Amino acid sequence: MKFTHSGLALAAIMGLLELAACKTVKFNVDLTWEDGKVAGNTRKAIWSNGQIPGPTLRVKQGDDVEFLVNNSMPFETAIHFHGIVQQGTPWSDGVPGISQAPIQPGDAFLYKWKADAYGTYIYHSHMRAQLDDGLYGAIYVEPANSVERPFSLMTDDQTELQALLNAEKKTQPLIVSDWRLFTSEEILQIQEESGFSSYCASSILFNGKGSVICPGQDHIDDLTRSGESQALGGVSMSDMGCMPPTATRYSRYDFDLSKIPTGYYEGCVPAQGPDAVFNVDPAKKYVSYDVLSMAGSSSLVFSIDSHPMTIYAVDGRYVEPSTVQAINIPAGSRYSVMLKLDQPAASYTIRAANKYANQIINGTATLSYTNKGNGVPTTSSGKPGSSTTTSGQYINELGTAATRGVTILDDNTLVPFPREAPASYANKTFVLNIAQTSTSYGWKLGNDSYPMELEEVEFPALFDPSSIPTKNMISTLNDTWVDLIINVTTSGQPQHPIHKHSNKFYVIGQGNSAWTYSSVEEAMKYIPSSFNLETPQMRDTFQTPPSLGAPSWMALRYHVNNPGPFFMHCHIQMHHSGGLAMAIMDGVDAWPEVPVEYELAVMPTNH
Ligand SMILES: *[C@@H]1O[C@H](CO)[C@@H](O)[C@H](O)[C@H]1NC(C)=O
Ligand SMILES: *[C@@H]1O[C@H](CO)[C@@H](O)[C@H](O)[C@H]1NC(C)=O
Ligand SMILES: *[C@@H]1O[C@H](CO)[C@@H](O)[C@H](O)[C@H]1NC(C)=O
Ligand SMILES: *[C@@H]1O[C@H](CO)[C@@H](O)[C@H](O)[C@H]1NC(C)=O
Ligand SMILES: *[C@@H]1O[C@H](CO)[C@@H](O)[C@H](O)[C@H]1NC(C)=O
Ligand SMILES: *[C@@H]1O[C@H](CO)[C@@H](O)[C@H](O)[C@H]1NC(C)=O
Ligand SMILES: [Cu+2]
Repeated sequence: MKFTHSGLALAAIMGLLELAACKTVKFNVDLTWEDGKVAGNTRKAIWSNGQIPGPTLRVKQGDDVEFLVNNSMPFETAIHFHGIVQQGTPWSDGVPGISQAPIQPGDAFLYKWKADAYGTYIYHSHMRAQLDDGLYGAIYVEPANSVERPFSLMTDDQTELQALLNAEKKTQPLIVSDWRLFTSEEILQIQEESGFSSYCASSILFNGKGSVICPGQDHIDDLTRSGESQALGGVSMSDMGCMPPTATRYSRYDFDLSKIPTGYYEGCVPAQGPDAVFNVDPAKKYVSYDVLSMAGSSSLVFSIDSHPMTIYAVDGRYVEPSTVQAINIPAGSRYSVMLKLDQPAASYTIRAANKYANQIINGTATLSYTNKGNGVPTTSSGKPGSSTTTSGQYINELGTAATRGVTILDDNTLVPFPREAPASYANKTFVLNIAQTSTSYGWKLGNDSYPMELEEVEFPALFDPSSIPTKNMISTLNDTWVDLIINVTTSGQPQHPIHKHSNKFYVIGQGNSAWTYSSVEEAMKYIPSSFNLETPQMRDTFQTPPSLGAPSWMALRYHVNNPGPFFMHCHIQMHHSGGLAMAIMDGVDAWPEVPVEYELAVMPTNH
């Protein structure tokens, strides 16, 4: 395209006008490694400005972000901005060994990126297994005024619409996660010494608050699912609700039970921590939460008693609103939900229950109506003013529907708003197998396991792509469409929440059978109903389909348009640490030139 001089000047002025509204937001986190109380027990943890979770970063779409990490901890770290595309700024993706060298103790690092897309994101440690030590916090990018909201699909009434828009403007993060009595380094060591993988938590947290609940062996026995008792062959789940390491389950691996400390999978000791309370004002009619999971080993089903949720955005992108009673939130996914505050003024239980077979565990928090008696409509069924209602419970302690008529969101019914379709053909297909290695905690994605030592390479992939062995990466060409077939090669695996860095993928197909095709095009000749190319979901995190009784697969399609070294991995922390990860060298033919300030592994500290 060619501009005349005056056209250019006009374009420049328009650009300036738009720029005037955008600003540079500076955000500093100081990371410390200190003893502190979480869920009633004191242990060492990572505090971001003294908090777990870290402070929320709120910006407006179009803003530039300067995120300064001050590492006051006695070990290395790096922070990733989960879901942020990093368009043109691959050096700020925060993956040690890929986009940067680890931030040394006492050093600082300045991440610079543009909040070009609206929505809910997360910052979290991407170094070793530090996420499990509490280094995470929410990011909210408020949509630009020009972005069309999906709320007119919910109501025609102008007052209602305004209430929905107001609720969205005040949306708040609601982070569910799990917590352990051991630090992540202790866990990595216990795994190696005992041979027994870590998949148990002691607490479920809501915005960092929760308790250790010991429901008792009898109660655990009552709740044990038939699949679990079958796998255990007569043995009980532990008093923490966990699958014990029985000889039958571990016959393939070397293991030494004497190396397992109490509290790792059994030995529940109750501890009282703070309760998370979410106050809502019914006069506002609606409240919005960005519900996201930073769990390490749990897949949490989330619900709020008596309050159906209207899902209006997922992984930071609007969807056509869909109303359900509960959602399953795999680690790394984000769901923006709207609640109608039309119930009698009272307190309602917020629930999160693990649905994986590894452990029976749940946690609760409270939704509390303030401004009682003001603006509360009397519903036909409602008893006004009662203190705590016990009715209206949607899910049970196993994360399944408590009564008939309860709908748990099926993500595959979600349709992006506005709708957007991928290219109908891919230029390149990669089949990436997921399998376990020879240890109970070792995993591979593609042809090999991704060793954690690659976080420490001398020249991160951004500066030298050959630092990463070819068996641990895939390479793509810029401006091509790529299919990633995530091939769960064996039955009985947990559903892996697969997270891809940089831009989103379209979830174009999935199945609960062996993948035996060379491409999506070929598979569509045999199993067309397993695909959706018209209105597929747009995600950056999506879990593999269940593999009960048979292997499973999913097909993810994305457009390579942001050259640089990125990453893809399972977001179950111990699967990631165990090697279920790979590097994605996007656009190797258009590799970016790195700004000189990032060529220095570490930025100079100056505040
Ligand atoms: C940065 O960390 C150093 C120690 O590593 C500490 O002395 C300093 O106060 C920290 N600065 C800020 C702004 O937190
Ligand atoms: C689930 O949470 C409730 C409320 O905190 C608690 O009473 C119950 O024991 C928990 N059940 C399990 C299996 O953790
Ligand atoms: C990718 O595939 C599309 C459609 O099949 C084609 O038009 C395009 O030329 C291909 N690009 C490359 C780089 O091969
Ligand atoms: C895995 O190895 C095979 C055989 O060498 C190769 O054809 C394939 O491309 C590799 N897969 C990936 C994802 O690199
Ligand atoms: C990479 O491809 C995108 C289009 O998908 C294009 O906009 C961009 O300019 C390309 N980058 C380079 C460095 O060629
Ligand atoms: C995908 O997994 C299936 C088992 O489910 C296996 O038969 C097939 O060979 C795998 N595909 C590739 C390309 O490795
Ligand atoms: Cu996994």
